[in-house]
Amino acid sequence: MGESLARKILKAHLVEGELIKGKEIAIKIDQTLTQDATGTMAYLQFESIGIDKIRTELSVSYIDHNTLQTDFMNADDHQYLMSVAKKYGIHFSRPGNGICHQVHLERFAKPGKTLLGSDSHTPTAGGMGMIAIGAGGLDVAVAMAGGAFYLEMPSIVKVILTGKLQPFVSAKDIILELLRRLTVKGGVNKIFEFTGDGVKTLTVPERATITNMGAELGATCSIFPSDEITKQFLIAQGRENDFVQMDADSDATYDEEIEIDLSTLEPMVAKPHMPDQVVKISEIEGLPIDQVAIGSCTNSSLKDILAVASIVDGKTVAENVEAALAPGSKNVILDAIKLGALEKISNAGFRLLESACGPCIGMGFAPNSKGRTLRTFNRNFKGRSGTEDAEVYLVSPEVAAYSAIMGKISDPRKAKDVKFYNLPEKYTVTENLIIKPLSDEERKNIEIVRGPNIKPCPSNTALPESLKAKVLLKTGDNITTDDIMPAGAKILPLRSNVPEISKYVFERVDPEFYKRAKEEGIGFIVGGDNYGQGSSREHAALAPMYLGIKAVIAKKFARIHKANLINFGIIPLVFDNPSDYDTIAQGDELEMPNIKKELDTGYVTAVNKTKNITYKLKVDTSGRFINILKAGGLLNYVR
Ligand code: MIC
Ligand code: SF4
Repeated sequence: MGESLARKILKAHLVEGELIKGKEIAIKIDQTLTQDATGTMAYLQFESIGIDKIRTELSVSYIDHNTLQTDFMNADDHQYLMSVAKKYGIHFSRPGNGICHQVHLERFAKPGKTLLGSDSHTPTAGGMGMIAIGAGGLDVAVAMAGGAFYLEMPSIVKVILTGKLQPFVSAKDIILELLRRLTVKGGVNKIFEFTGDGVKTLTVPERATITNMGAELGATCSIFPSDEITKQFLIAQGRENDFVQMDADSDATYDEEIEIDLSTLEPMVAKPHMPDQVVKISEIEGLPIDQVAIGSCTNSSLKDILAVASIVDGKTVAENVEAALAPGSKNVILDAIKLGALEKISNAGFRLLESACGPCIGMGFAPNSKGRTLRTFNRNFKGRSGTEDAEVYLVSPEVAAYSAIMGKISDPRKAKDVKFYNLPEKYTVTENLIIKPLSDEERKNIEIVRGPNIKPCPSNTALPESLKAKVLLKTGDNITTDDIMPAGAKILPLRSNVPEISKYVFERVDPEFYKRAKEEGIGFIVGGDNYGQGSSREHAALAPMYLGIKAVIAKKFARIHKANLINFGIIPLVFDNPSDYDTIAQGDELEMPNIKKELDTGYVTAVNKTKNITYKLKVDTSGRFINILKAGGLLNYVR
């Protein structure tokens, strides 16, 4: 029986378990990446493991999120991260070099390898034929120390692409179409493997736009084959030696199949406030806008920037619109300068932002009050832009560029006299902002630099025999990690300081949460479906743990957040009878009299003391993870 590409790579990296859907497996990790917002905690944890050098083939530490630097905190983190990288043999991508996923694709991603990154959009590298997975910082720290990565064997979905995109329709529209069909929870515990003739019509950065936003489907990862197009990209990057051809067997079997005819797609728009609120542009064309932002790890490649330049060439951004663009990497900037694209974009009135995450994570360029903003990003969760009542629409660079000129949501297929660029055969390749690992001799002399905002990573206590506490919050469905632990200019700098950042837990959902949690000292959270979707930030588990949260009872969990909860000793429980959710209210007192023993049985009994109801709750994990929970988290377990 033939095998899918995803299975082949997983098989070659399997260290424990069997590749049976839903079963726990452990895989060897070849490469890791971290970014600065999750990196400080990840490296503090790595330091506490106590080995003297990374054990991966390659690990890269990027600075791209926390670059606003309104005070000393971000800059201190940068110094800490650089010193850790030098100490332990890690590549360090300096601020200004670009967004981690774009740079990784350009300089480091290799077909057939595994990558684990402390950022949910790590699957971007799947555009290069990698199994690339997002995880919490602690999992990445363990992988850097040579430990395997444990996950539930996902089901593998075959996505057959046929036909060819029409002009002005782009890769973004393909993934928006998938989101329209499958929703933000449609990909949980799945790998999306792209096949079919349509694949050959997509360049590597276009493939990466698609695998990037597989994260929004909740997918474990997404993958494209490594073919002639991949080879051309690697040649253009001066990395032809990294090319290996990789594909599924022609008779490979899959768990599910989806087909998309690229030639029938039109430009799509994800409406506020979820990436799956997708409609065809024809349904909302003409809506006035206030802002356009182009960039992020989804759409900041040279191809994207060139498309924007072609569309805005000789035009001016409409008076009612503020527009900005952040290229994905320094090398993209250099090529865009060389080809005259930045000149056109700047002349049209776009503000040129630095090559970093920026507005995508609420670090500057927030919209006006009730502003309607069109963004080429991947997430439009309420409040994430920095403006609570803004409306964020997710679109392709083509839609963003043409709408900026027109002052309203506009279909780029109506643009006249657009002359598109051809992509260069060779990209500009510079690596002077990447600090390479030092020799063992040099590493010995490196002192780690720790600024005053960098506080140790708190740890949990072992699980007691029983638990009794109040429900401190009850939420609805699709709660994001941005809801649990917001980011943005004010809060992101506190990532290295858990006591401080914990003051903002659930701030947007319920500003009283922190106070209540502090008063009680212990508690439970009740969540709905797809609880914890979105980012990989372990702070969304770490900070609640710090506030005394012992378990989350939900209808269903998002993958990375569930893993983070377990890593910090918070028990993920799901209602055996989903309608029990309706009988619990905030403030109810729950008792789990036998929780520690019951964990092994897979079910926990909880008594709602306030309502006098008994619930059967399923422990949403098994095997080794149960022992981690009993120990009070992964660090305790490893110790
Ligand atoms: C995001 O897009 O939400 C982030 C910021 O990149 C996060 C990581 C983080 O919170 O630091 C992610 O996607 O994992
Ligand atoms: Fe950065 Fe935004 Fe990508 Fe997250 S989604 S890595 S914040 S660009």
